[in-house]
Amino acid sequence: MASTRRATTPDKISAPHGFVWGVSTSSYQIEGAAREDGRGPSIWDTYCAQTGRIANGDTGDIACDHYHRYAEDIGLMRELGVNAYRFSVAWPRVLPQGRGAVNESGLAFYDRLIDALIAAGIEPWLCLYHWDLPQALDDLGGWTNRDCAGWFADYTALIARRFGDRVKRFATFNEPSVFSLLGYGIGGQAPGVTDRSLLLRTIHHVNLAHGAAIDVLRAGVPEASLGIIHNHQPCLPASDAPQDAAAARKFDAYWNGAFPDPQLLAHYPPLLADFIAPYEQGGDLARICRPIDWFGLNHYSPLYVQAFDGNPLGAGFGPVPPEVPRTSIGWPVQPDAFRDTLLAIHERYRLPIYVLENGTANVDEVGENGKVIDQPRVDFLKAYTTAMFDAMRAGADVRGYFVWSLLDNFEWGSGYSQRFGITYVDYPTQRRIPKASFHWYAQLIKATALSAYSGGG
Ligand code: IFM
Repeated sequence: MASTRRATTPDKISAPHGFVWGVSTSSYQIEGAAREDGRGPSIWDTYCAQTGRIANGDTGDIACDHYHRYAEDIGLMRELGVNAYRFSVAWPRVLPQGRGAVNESGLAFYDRLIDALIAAGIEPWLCLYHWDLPQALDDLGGWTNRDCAGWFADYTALIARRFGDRVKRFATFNEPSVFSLLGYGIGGQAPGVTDRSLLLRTIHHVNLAHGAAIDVLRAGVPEASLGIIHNHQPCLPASDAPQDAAAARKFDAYWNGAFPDPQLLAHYPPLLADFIAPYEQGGDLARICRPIDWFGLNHYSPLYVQAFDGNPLGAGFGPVPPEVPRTSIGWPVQPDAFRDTLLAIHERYRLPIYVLENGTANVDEVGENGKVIDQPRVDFLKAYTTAMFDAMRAGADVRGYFVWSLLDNFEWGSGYSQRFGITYVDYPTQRRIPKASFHWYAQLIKATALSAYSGGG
């Protein structure tokens, strides 16, 4: 368990000594430089180029231009006072075809980023996969092809060899249920497939890839601390109808169980096990269930679910009850569900928890005084961090908290129409403006005990 020495913040919430405060981003959402220095195309480049997929026809081609502005962005992190930064490596930037020839310029970018973070006293947390699968691999079936687990393991070996001397925190995947279920079942994300058999294969192959990558990282960087990042959202029926209650149970099995259960408990949720069985080979569950060091949790809200015939799950997103407050993207604001989720994850998986994403979309504008006063986000973060500390007092072993996100960025199907950053990005000029929430978070970090990160190795 985390130590219990606590410091009081201005808002009377407290963190144990050594608690990790961070911010998170991902490659496709911020890097830009999509065709520079030998980067290969990803499924998101392809998907964005298809008419009608993304709001306003937006793409990640330029995004926040972080590829060129990473030093300025690390400056923001220093100002914030975080001691950790979670980012992802773009697989097609380092292996343009997904396998085979290595792109040295791509690796060199992450060398520069990692070195600059360490020089700034900020620990790099490297996520191997935040959804930008190389297009060349998708052309071979991508995650629906069992070989993809092996391609992922080879990519992981490259990352471990190159960065393992300096990076000691690795996550295999970010939100496997989101990119699998939306990408191959429900729709709304790359590669834009809606097919039950392909969805079930994808689930199983992503699980195999996770297990294989953990083995590669253990062998390559034995002292590293390893985990995976799951979004977990309580699934509530959207109405009193029995079919919605059944749909919520089914959706929960896919959304919250299909990945962490086999990875940590060595079984698929009972509602799914028979469906996945045709794609399993002997020994697969042992390959998937490899010991890890922590559970990465992303949480924003509960989900309201209704029965729906139009997708392979037979369940879909339902309306949020009118009395529940919602954010600009329509997600319910229910901090109690965050507290309950932390306690539930603690009980079920018995691993230290790092909250690796939490935050909110908001309609942010630059005022006449040049400031961005995002009070709804400040209120959201206050309420959610308070709920987290409540969960910790009730016994949840939470070791860190990362805000999503450092910067406004490319919000997938919503393009740039939704802003999740604590730093405003003026996209035409790429000017960064720390918002009120940035200053609030900086104060929170300052007021709580920070353990110094003393550099990699
Ligand atoms: O922007 C995303 C991120 O890529 C994954 N988690 C949720 C965020 C907000 O939708």
